[in-house]
Amino acid sequence: MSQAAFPDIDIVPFVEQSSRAPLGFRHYRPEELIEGKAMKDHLRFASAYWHTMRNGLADPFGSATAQMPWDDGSDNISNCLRRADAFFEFVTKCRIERWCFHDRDIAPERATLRESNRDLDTVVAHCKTLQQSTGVRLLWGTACLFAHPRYVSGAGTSPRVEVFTHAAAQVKKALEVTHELGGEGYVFWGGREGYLSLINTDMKREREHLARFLHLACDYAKAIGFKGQFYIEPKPREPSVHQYDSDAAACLAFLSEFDLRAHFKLNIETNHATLAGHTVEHELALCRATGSFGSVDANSGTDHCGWDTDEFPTDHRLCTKMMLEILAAGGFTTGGLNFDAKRRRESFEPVDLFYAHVAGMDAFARGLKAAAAIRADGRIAEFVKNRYASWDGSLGKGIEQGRVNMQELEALALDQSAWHLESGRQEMLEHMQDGIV
Ligand code: XLS
Ligand code: NI
Ligand code: NI
Repeated sequence: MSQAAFPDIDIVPFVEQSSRAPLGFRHYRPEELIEGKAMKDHLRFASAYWHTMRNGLADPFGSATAQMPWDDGSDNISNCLRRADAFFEFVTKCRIERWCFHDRDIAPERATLRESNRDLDTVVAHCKTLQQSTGVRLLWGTACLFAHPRYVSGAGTSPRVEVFTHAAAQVKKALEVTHELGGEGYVFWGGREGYLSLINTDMKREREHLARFLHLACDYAKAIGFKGQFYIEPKPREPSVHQYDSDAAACLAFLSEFDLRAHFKLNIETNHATLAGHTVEHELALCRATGSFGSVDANSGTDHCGWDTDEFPTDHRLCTKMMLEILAAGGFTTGGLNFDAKRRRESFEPVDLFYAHVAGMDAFARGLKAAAAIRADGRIAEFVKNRYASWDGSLGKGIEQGRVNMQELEALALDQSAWHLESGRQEMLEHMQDGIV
């Protein structure tokens, strides 16, 4: 372990809700039982290496502002190892028990894959030691298939077969190191798996290649005994103009079409949902309805700006809606809440990493408590159940179970002229929910 990267910061304390201390957990109490389960096991927080350690906070108009005194800016192996030390010091002091990374976040891209793999092995060995000494675990790993210029037109969907080949080999290695680090999952986010223009794109071939790419990964995971969960992370655009994995519904259709459904769950990111024109709770609800809920990239965005701004999720009302869906889906098994979020460019001091994560953790802790209270109250769930009560009779059951045909329905419908309809009571329910939390 190198010298402390955050020498002036201790493990973040727990403080009273009314405390004026700038840094401290007001709501997150890892061991507190909610619905019989410890808060930390409900929330399963993770920090994203790419934002926490590799994001200098540059924007399209200006250079990096983040102060990282532990990082000399080089891609020397010694710098990579020091950076890993800083990261594990950070997550430990912030009471975060999991992490996520891309291969190229932790070790540099060299001239050849062989050389990149060699350096990756060195850093992975170091991270394994750090995991053992801190108890921090790997939530998921992934490969960066979008930054290098070779991926300019996609990885699995590149028009060049050599690029597909390289991407497959890169994923092979990323799967091996995720397995080596005991990762509980592996994410595919297809940043450039789409197109900038249809004028030069063979969509049929690209989609088929992407499916083949995913099948290759499934086969290889099986071959090496990697039992972690595979996830697809939907996002509609940026950097592509259209991404094939544009939202949860598109992902599910794609996976079904190419016989991949059994191998994948979804990793839902708030700001991606809003870019797709949905809410994050919509995407989570669809996952729940289809048995494909997996993990969450927790962030938030500025909805009217149209970019993936990856802000920290600090709005407890949004977290309440998310936790309601997550609890209803049965909670996380392999997944967790990964802060795929970056500080604002003006929050450039090392301590801002702490403020940002603590704010997100407290917002979710509060959201969890609120969601549990709404569930314990039970009135809203009862209302929804009753709203569909007509389906519980023999006609409803008959339709649901496919025992009734169109002629029979016609016979029932032809002479009906009176309707028993009930108010949806949306505003009453919203007010009720607000009164509970
Ligand atoms: C980018 C994605 C990315 C994935 C991992 O928008 O959110 O960070 O989570 O490749
Ligand atoms: Ni993400
Ligand atoms: Ni994102």
